[in-house]
Amino acid sequence: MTVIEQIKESTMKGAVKKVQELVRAALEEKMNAADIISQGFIPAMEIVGDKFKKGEIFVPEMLVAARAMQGGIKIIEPLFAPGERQYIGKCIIGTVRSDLHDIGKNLVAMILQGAGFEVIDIGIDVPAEKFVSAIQEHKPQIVGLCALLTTTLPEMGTAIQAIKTAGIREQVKIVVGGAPVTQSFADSIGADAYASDAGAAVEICKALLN
Ligand code: B1M
Repeated sequence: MTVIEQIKESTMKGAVKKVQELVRAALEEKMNAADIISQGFIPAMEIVGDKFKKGEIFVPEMLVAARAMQGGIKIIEPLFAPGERQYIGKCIIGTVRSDLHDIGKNLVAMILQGAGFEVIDIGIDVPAEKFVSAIQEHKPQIVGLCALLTTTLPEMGTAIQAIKTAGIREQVKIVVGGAPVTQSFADSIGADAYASDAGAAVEICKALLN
């Protein structure tokens, strides 16, 4: 089994220490950090999600897999962190109200930081009013909304509506993402853009600065 396959297996099993050990080994072998995420962690979480859907595993198993992934990401994170430098733009990112999923958001935030953005992560379960106050406080060019549950998708529309009502919609570009989000949903709630993954989010956010 290759190191990346072992990372995938150990993530699914929730073996945090093993995952961290393997990630260190992979980095020593000069493996690309983004490949560890896209070929190791993301497929592992897809399989875990699929098993959950089929009733083969339950929330605790999903949670330990998520913790293992986060443990591995901690090792990789410093490679994406910017040093002292000029930022190319400022972005606020958060997972909408009632939604506690943050792995994808954290990945997007990390990759945006690596690409030169100043990223203000306002967390999970973020009510619409908090997006508004964060925009007023930090004055970003871009606001990123994440949702992982079909039940929390409408919260994205609620947040955009609150931003409009506060009279600050024209000051920001709004990008939406997360597994259940689609381009047509993004259009229907009046977002400026939809990004299917972290790589696309970077390209889109850069384009939105112009
Ligand atoms: Co949850 N969960 N979960 N969960 N969970 C899903 C989302 C689910 C699809 C599983 C399933 O049934 N197959 C399902 C949702 C079904 C639906 O809505 N139709 C589900 C459910 C039902 C639930 C609970 C309701 C379970 C329960 O309690 N009965 C519950 C809800 C809690 C809540 O939020 N209120 C719940 C809880 C949890 C855990 C806490 C156990 C844990 C989350 C831990 C955490 O985040 N800290 C968890 C997990 C781990 C998952 C799965 C397995 C994995 C999610 C993940 O992290 N994926 C997930 C199944 C799945 O997606 N395969 C599932 C990896 C991550 C990198 O991908 O977040 O899609 P993703 O991010 C991608 C892109 O989407 C994109 O870029 C990322 C990287 O490429 N992206 C953006 C994301 N945000 C973006 C923003 C952008 C742009 C791109 O711009 C701003």
